[in-house]
Amino acid sequence: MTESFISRGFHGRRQSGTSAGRLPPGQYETRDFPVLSAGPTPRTSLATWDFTLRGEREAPAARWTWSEFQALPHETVTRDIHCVTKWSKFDTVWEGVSFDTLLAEAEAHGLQPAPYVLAISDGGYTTNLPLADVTGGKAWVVVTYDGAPLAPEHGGPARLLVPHLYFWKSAKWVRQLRLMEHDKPGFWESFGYHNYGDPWREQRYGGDT
Ligand SMILES: Nc1nc2c(c(=O)[nH]1)N[C@H]1C(S)=C(S)[C@@H](COP(=O)(O)O)O[C@H]1N2
Ligand SMILES: [Mo]
Repeated sequence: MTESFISRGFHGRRQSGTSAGRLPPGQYETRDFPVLSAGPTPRTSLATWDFTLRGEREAPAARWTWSEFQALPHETVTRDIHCVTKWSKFDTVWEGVSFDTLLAEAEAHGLQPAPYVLAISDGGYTTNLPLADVTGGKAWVVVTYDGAPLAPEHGGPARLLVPHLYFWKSAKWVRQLRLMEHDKPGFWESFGYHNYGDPWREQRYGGDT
């Protein structure tokens, strides 16, 4: 009796001291780093990789090759991430360029602000976000994870990181960010996932408030 009571305490999915208050509703903590991809892992060589930031109609306002992108100011960020399949991972460490930095450069080249953003990846994956959710130090295009170049299966060479929303918003293999006047559902959003995806309000599916 006593032993089973104790082991239940040890093995149950309970919030530890460090996780208290950090685990959104319905989530559990994992130490693994699961891979979730809707299709095959694209392999783009750094020689042909580029990144563009553009409006809907005009030509790309800003385009960076890999070496130009690496010359931009990089930041190291440590954040908790939350997948809609219910795992959360604490204190993940990334390095990359903030969306604010990219936007400032594109605006200097004539990009007009617009209220929505569509991230477009190699392989065709897309995800939509309000501009307000990727500005003000809330989103990055990251190129390293845990101090090493981002592995292809985790989105290398570069992925979006928007840690305050469910992790499907953090588009792997991202190549373009497009500012738009009107919101447009991305890949998972058009298959019934929530349009916004706030883990703290448990916005998993379209019907969730
Ligand atoms: N291009 C692309 N980005 C993607 C996905 C995808 O299938 N393709 N899956 C999303 C989902 S649902 C999650 S949970 C995370 C998983 O990232 P990981 O494989 O690095 O854990 O990537 C997101 N970004
Ligand atoms: Mo996910």
